[in-house]
Amino acid sequence: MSQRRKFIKQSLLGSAIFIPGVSQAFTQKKQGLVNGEKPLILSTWNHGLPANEAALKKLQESGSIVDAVEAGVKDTELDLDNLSVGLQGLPDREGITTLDASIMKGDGSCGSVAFVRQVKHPISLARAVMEKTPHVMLAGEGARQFAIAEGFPIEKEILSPKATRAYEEWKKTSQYKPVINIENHDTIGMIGMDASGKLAGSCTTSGLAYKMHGRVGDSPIIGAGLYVDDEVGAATATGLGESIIRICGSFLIVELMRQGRTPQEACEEAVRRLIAKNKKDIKDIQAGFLAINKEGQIGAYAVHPGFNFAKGTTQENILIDSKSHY
Ligand code: SD4
Repeated sequence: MSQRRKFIKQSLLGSAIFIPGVSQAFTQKKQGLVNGEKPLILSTWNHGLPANEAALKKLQESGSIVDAVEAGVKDTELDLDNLSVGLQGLPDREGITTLDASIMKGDGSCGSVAFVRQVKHPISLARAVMEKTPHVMLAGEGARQFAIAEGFPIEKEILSPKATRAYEEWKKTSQYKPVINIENHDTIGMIGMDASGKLAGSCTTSGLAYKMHGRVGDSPIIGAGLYVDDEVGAATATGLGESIIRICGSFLIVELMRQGRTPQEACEEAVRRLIAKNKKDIKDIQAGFLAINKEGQIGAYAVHPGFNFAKGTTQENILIDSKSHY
């Protein structure tokens, strides 16, 4: 059972839970929407707690919000319990783990990698694409070659013991059907704001378990899994990438905020739009959005119950249950 599912189970019992590695004890809170605290880091799911902690620590050390959102999700990329992020993630149908990641700054700079193999920190590779190439996105073998050229270590292509067991089990039926709230929806999307109001975001995933070889989700697609604009705010997404790409989810939320919606209203409208465009399969589709605006207000909304997110400030680092449409 994933940490997140364990948490959901335990939170139903109404207990406050301490997660190792998170310095502040936290209490379960109802979704708090108006905040205005800066700096502020939001990230998807319960692995967002240690990720936020890493991000806030980095922000304190370097003062850079893009350093912070990179460092935060690197923590998750190394989390052996997470089967949806990093090289320990569940493989595709061929038994190969391929990774997607993106990073964006509020000034419009962005970089991403898709369908990349053997790189432990795709988020750092995405950042290298942003900072060292004239491009936004590199995919597949080209991304891996760029990693080699940039001196990234290339890892052996072996599945983790957990992923091996899960893959062997899956091969017995070889069926893929996206189901809500199962372990293959644990991507980390992180959006953050520094004390001066500057924004950045990051998103990293191994994508859907047992996807077709070559499948790319929303996470590395700027505007789908992540979008950041210092003039307005930032948004990120988790869940079934195909449903999020269909509505350019993160870009949609930022544009709705630009037109005056609050982050919460914008996330809710994006979920409504997603449902409208994915009607046929909606009972099996989970997707969740997170947003902040430049005033530091936050929003979160999902298709189905079960989505949660971590909110970190210098005062607290807490897990919050998102509201949902159904
Ligand atoms: C994808 N959006 O590749 C990712 C999966 C995900 O939580 O978010 N899982 O479709």
